[in-house]
Amino acid sequence: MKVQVSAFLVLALACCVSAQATWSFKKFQDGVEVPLEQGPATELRSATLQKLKRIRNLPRRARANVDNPNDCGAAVTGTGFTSIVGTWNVPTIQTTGASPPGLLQWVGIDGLSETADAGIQGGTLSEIQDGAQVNFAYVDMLPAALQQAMLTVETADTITTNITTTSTTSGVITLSNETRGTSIVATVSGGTALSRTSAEWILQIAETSNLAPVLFSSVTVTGSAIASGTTVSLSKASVVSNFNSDCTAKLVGTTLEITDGSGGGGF
Ligand SMILES: *[C@@H]1O[C@H](CO)[C@@H](O)[C@H](O)[C@H]1NC(C)=O
Ligand SMILES: CC(=O)N[C@H]1CO[C@H](CO)[C@@H](O)[C@@H]1O
Repeated sequence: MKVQVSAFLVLALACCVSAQATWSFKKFQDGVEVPLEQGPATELRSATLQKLKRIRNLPRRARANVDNPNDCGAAVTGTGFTSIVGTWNVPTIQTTGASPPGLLQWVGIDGLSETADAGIQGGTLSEIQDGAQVNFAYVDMLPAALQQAMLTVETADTITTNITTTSTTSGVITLSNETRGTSIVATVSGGTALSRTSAEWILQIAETSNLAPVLFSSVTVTGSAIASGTTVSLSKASVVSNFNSDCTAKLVGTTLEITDGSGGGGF
């Protein structure tokens, strides 16, 4: 019996576990490298990141039940997307319910083609812990679990995230806190090959397609992408919203305005 179990495990590993992306991090203060306060990977302090990590590790079929369409923002589609940059303010959030979901703000490449199970993204997320809002920075490249980036993020901070792919399976994500002068440079390799067919600026609720439990103050996003060497303005993007009236994404010139349809804009 024991032999059978380990034979099964070996088979399972051989057949289904794809290569994991590997990450390395550097931290800068006003352009000067400083020590990274990177704790052990098991000590993710964000409940949302832990939750998303558990989901990521589920078998694909089980994951389908929790991979709901839960994005609000804008995206450009086409070919040859190699880079995206986005700057946004971290919103104030309020939540209701026993296990309130977190709210993620991110930019990414191939984030819309999740069926291909490929994508690279980076950004910030906000959640409520013991009644108070806490914010984190994170990076993500499938198929590995999301990685917390040790960047201090406070509510209302202005964050710029630049993702630049160096091949279809590698890239560099720079998360900069414009308010504090701190940045994290995260380098990844070995991810699932990207098709580089979309670039997106997104606000996402974790693990549900219902935005009702979260109220958020408006998020203003600026940015651009690069496709085949040419800059693509955010003004060329199409609005994405899976929340009906719960979230409104609107392009006003080169600015993306994301507002809560259920009254959160009143913060
Ligand atoms: C991201 O940063 C790289 C390196 O500084 C730069 O070459 C690229 O233009 C930036 N991406 C965008 C979309 O501006
Ligand atoms: C390096 C850097 O981006 N520094 C900025 C930090 O934030 C302050 C306030 O927004 C700016 O004045 C600095 O230029």
